[in-house]
Amino acid sequence: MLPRQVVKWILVFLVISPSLFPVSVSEVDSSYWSAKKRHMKKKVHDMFYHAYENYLTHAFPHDELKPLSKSFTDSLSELGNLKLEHLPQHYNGSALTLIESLSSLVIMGNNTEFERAVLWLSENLSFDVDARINLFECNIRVLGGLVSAHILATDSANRLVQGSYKNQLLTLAEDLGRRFLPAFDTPTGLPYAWINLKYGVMENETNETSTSGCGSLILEMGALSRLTGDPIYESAALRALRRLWSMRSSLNLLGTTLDVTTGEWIEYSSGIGAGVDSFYEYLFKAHILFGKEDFWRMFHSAYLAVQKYFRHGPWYHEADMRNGKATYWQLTSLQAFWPGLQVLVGDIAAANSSHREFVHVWKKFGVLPERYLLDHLMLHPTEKYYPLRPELAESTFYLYQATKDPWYLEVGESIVNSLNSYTKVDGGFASIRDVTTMQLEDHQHSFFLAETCKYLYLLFDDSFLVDRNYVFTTEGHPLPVLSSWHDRLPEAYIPSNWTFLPSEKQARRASAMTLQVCPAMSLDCGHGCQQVKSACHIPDARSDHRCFGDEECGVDATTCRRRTCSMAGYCGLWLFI
Ligand code: DMJ
Repeated sequence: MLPRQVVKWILVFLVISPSLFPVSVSEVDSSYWSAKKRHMKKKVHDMFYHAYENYLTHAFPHDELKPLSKSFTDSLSELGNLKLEHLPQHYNGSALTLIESLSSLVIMGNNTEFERAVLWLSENLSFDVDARINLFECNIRVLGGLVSAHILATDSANRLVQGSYKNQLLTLAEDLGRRFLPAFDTPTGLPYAWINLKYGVMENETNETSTSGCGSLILEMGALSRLTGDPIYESAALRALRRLWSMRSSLNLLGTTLDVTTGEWIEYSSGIGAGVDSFYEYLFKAHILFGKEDFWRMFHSAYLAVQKYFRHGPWYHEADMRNGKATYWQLTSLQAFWPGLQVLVGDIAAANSSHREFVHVWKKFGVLPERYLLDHLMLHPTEKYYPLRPELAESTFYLYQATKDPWYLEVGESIVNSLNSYTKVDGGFASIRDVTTMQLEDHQHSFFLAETCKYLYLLFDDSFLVDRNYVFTTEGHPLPVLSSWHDRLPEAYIPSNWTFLPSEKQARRASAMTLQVCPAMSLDCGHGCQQVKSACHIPDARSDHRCFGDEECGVDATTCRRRTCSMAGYCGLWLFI
């Protein structure tokens, strides 16, 4: 115990110290936040290594860790394979989690471990395996992981792998890319969702695939073409993307699933979540990475259609691509990436308002449930899980980059705390099976290392991004924006009626990541006041979000009956009327 007199003098000192050492409120503030960032960065660093080391101990070189049983799963062939059909007999994994961890290791500054992992993969990885895999998943996780790591390994400013690296990751990526090509051999050029890595498309393979499955290949396959000089990968992905775009409705909307042989839609309803999400993301990011005008045009029309037909205040429901009428009123965990994309676009106002709602739902349950019924404000009866998904952390990172508002650091902190208190176990991080009971599931998904930990780390320490310009793939793997990959620089694509911001400083205020690909308009609000608004921002038509007609009300999530609009302007199942 300190003597009372000493305590008294400490207190007096604390009270008078500001006048002895004049420190401004903002300096105190900034040192508080700097200390907070350092502390949180360390926490995220520890989370990543807890996940990574347990994977290495209990699961490597298999695909993913089972953290409860401290064992492994060879899950590459299970990804997207909900019925677990055609599982391979002799597949022993492709070190999926190691591949997915490569770029995170670099971002966290662990070049030694990165080098060790690269050399192991160079010597041991083979794709000549009799395994039927999902093209989309294998593309974003494996091809994307390898291509990004190859670029990081050979970065001229910062060669991470010394001497013995002879582009083996690129050779592996090219081998994998070649194995993807038979999937594109369809009458439409739209790829099959599934391909056997050794034998190509299997007999009686399903023709059904998703919009993301056809439209989210261009970053990885395009980068592979640029790196190898062989245009075949980019051409295949581009042909599929163009064909998909040609299938849009007159409202510029797309459905969720389609037939690759006929090019007909199967599911006409779609939103911004599962089955469609990364299609939008890749149109825009392809524009940044390759600078093609076409990508911007497609993205811009698609973005405006989403904001017009799917948005309801801060929420996004689903709608029928043919008539724009609302279908399902559901929030899904995957949709939480959208505010991050809006930051890149420059639509910060819309990004901020929907991000806040996702945060409310996170806080309500402690994590984000997979599906939440917006029309009942309740959980989906079966999809109550949280598989350690990254999307909310991702959007939080982008919003902090754009605004530097410390509130986003607090959001990040509460995400980290939830993950540590609900999902951390002795053997790694476990998914949550049911957010109402916090019962765990024996699975640590590879995207936890590729994305969740990476975005949280970058939120608290973005030094990796200083003086570098990267686009993150949908799986969080960084690809550099290089002028040599650009047909033309993005500025050339900005319509002439959009005014540029007077200075780069102001542009940064709107989007620090890209310097405003969708430009900001400087609006004169009188008396010398200038308001900065994104040219992509469409103000919400109605502030009270009431309905005008039944067609706006969609289908009830639990009974599947159509809802109607009441006289007072509320959507519901007015059974008593
Ligand atoms: C990741 O594999 C990618 O982010 C993908 O685009 C969507 N799903 C998971 C993470 O939730």
